[in-house]
Amino acid sequence: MTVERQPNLKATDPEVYDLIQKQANYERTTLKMIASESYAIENVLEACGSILTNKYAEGYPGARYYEGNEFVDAIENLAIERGKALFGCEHMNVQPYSGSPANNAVYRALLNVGDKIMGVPVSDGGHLTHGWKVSFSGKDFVQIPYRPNQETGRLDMDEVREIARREQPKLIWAGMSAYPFKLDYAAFAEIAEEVGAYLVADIAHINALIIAGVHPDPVPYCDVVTSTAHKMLRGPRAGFIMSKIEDRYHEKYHPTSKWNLAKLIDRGVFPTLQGGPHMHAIAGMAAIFKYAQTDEFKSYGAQIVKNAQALCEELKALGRAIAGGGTETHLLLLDFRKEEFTGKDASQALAKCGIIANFNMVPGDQRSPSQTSGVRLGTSALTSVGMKEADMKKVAGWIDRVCANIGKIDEVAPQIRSEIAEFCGGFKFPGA
Ligand code: DSN
Repeated sequence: MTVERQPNLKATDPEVYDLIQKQANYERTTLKMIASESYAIENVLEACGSILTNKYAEGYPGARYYEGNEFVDAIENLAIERGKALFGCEHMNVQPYSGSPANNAVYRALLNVGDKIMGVPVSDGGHLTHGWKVSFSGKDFVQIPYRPNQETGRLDMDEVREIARREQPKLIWAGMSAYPFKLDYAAFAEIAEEVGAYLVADIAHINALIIAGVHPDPVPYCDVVTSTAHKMLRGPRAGFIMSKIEDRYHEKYHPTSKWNLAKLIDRGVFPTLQGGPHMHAIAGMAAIFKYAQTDEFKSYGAQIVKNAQALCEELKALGRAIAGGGTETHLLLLDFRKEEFTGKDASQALAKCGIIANFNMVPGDQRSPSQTSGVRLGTSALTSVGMKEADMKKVAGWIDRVCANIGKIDEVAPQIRSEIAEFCGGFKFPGA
């Protein structure tokens, strides 16, 4: 069934309209397993499609550089108050355009170009903005890498401590894009305290798990916490930053500054990095921060992990290797190091069959980042449309069939694709 949306586009710009419809059809007939994706809720889609996209509001509520902001001030304040209640943080900035700008703003707020930071390389499951060489964060700052153990796939906090003691970074990132285990923020906090570094958690991948109480909460331990509002949170394409109010390293790093940590962060976002905030996205953020306080959302957050674990166990039962042997989060990494085919071969074959994921390095990977020996699978999107453990068994079966038929995928793809489309027909996809 096609949901009728965008009637004006339909009537006057069929090229754009048809492409949106094609994407919507694709989304409701395939299994979205990219670990960073989900489905925004309807309220978010409505807020993001509103007239708020028209408004310029450079500055912050009550202190704008343009007139006419009575209502957008109220919207931004609502997003902030709801966000603070949701996460229990002292300060929140909802203006970052997305996750990378949020992280960039933290660098600009706290550091000087050339400073040392500790982060996990992209090749080991970290994010581009945690100091990877081709990103601004690796060009302007010096990444001191730390990595999950190549055998266990887990972080060794003694090793993290040893590196921090030796290198004396000014900031430590705690956050990953492809790591299936829980992070020990208390241990990170002890290390940061010992070496005098800011501790910044990036929870873009795991925020709903934290809200649901199935992953440790970094807010009490960190100077700053960054996040996106899309991914598993199901909000708008946008970012936000939480922080303490006081700068515990004021004397050490910012002795001449007149600003506390909250103000440093706000200044890092605007005017250092960004201009006018995207008010339609901020309204969407207010909407998701309300929904995320419900029991329904918390059940969803907990179910994401149950689904990932059910998927993982079934894949293992079918003989598939999983990096690190399991998962405690929303994602798992299929490990093809012993297979003749690559992660890229597998992700392309999966996509032909209607399972959308991405190829990814796994710990100990000997293949190049453009081929890899892994595929990253996430369960947030499937959980957001109501799938449960029994559904994950079916999904594991399709994944296994694809992997067993990589060499003749074109022969089997039409049958698997059609089974998956029929299966997806039993679920409701918001917006699609
Ligand atoms: N690109 C996102 C991911 O897929 O993990 C992170 O920003």
